[in-house]
Amino acid sequence: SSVDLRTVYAFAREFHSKGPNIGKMLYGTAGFRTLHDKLEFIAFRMGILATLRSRTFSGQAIGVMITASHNPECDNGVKIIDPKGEMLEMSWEGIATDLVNVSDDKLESEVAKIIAQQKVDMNAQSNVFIGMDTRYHSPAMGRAVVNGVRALKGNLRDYGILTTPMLHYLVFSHNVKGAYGTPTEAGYVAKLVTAFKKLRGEKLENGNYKNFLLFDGANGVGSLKMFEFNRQLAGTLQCQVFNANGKINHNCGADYVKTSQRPPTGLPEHEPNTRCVSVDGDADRVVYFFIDSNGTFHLLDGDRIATLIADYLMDLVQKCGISLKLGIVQTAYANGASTDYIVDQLKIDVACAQTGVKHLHHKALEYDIGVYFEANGHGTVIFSEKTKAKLSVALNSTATSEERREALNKLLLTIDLINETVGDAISDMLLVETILHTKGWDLSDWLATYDDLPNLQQKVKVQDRNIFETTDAERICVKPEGLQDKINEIVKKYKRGRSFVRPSGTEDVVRVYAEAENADDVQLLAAEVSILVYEMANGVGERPMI
Ligand code: G16
Repeated sequence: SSVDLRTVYAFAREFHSKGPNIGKMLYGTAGFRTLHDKLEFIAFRMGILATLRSRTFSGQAIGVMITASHNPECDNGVKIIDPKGEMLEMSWEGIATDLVNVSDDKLESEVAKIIAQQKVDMNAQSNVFIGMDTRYHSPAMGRAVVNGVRALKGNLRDYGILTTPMLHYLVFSHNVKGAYGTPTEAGYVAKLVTAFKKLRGEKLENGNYKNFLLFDGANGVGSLKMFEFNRQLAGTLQCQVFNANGKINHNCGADYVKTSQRPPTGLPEHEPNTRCVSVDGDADRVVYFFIDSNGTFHLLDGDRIATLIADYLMDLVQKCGISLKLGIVQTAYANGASTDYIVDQLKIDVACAQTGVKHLHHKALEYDIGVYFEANGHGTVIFSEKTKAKLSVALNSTATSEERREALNKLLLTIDLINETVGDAISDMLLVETILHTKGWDLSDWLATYDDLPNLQQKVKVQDRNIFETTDAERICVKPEGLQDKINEIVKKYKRGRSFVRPSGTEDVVRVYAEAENADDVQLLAAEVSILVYEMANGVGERPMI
């Protein structure tokens, strides 16, 4: 072959050696994720893998994103983005896992194996796009990816600090030669801002909708990029950024706000009922919240966002006079009340997928318009090619009435405002702002659409979380054996009780979810199930308490 694989081993040995005592690593919910000082060799190997994968697509760009997203600052991670801007195809997750788990001296033969099995043409072009979050150890990881690419003589573009969704966009828009928008960061910002401004029109406020919101940037890349958006949005949306300089995700950001159900630290003094948003460390998740005049905190999570968007889109589609199948995809974490609302009130099709955006995205592809959101605020909307074609045919037809034409234009602008490759906190926020503005709603109007069931999420540390196995979109735990029967027994005691457990794919914990009709019950239910997990699976550290 034209590329000498010896370099792979030489670089590994000299720069990015694996070192001893590294246990088995898995390509998890969103790539490899662990303590940052264990990750450089993995970043190097992912540079190699991305280069090989790009060659299997004759040089189409593949993305490598360095981030641990919602995790604490000490963690980092690396995830791969496929040519269409989607998450790495699942069959390659296993290849990635194998590549990471061999020792340095087996690296060369493992790479040769992938080349043979995947029929990689080593003379083909290869392009790897690299992006990173603001963690102080991300640049070192980025250099390791670069060395991986160089070891196989691939081309690379290092975009430096980016949000995860920006990199997804850059990969896709580059591969389709700009058909999805100009393939630059500035092009992305301009695409979203232009669509947003057109949708908003002249009137900045409407009914209960006030033109001001507070933006918790989780001390991550989201805050940096929001400053740039603000420059472009000047004169339209007034968005005040906070949590821009501290420790990433520390007592702030979407994950903290959602799981602890309280406002982030650093929240500036403000009028009651002000709209507030929190994004996570790499700005691919968003949740809304507000504090009312009694000082009570209210959360509007990913389930809310999904229902708001789906309702708005259904309305637009009807006005367009086109028949399209719209569906919502959720996970087991979706609040039971949101699912009831979708089925009973919105009368929209709803599906349940496994945790992880890749699973939801996949399921959403089955609809003409697929709205998918995890309760934690990660999600987006995808429109099939057929849907887009129908819309432009209708728009260009002389038989289309003015009224329908207006709806069609609005829907096409809405599509432009959405990042279809992956959920983007800022794009999602601009969409929610558009909908609230259209409806003339403040957050309490939105909150009034349905009442969440009280719910709790807990983490239990166990010796080995990989002994847990689930089925039925994670709603049933099949291993350890007998655990599910015991959970069922416990759940039975609580009105509208529901609980499930699953191993996290991003943190070394087992997650416990519980919901019930009242807040006291949900505390008890979550505690009982957490104790059960701790006891049946060799809990580590403090025993959960009732
Ligand atoms: C990632 C995934 C999400 C998932 C979350 C938690 O989010 O992209 O789909 O919900 O991890 O996953 P788990 O429960 O398996 O730890 P992020 O924002 O951290 O990339």
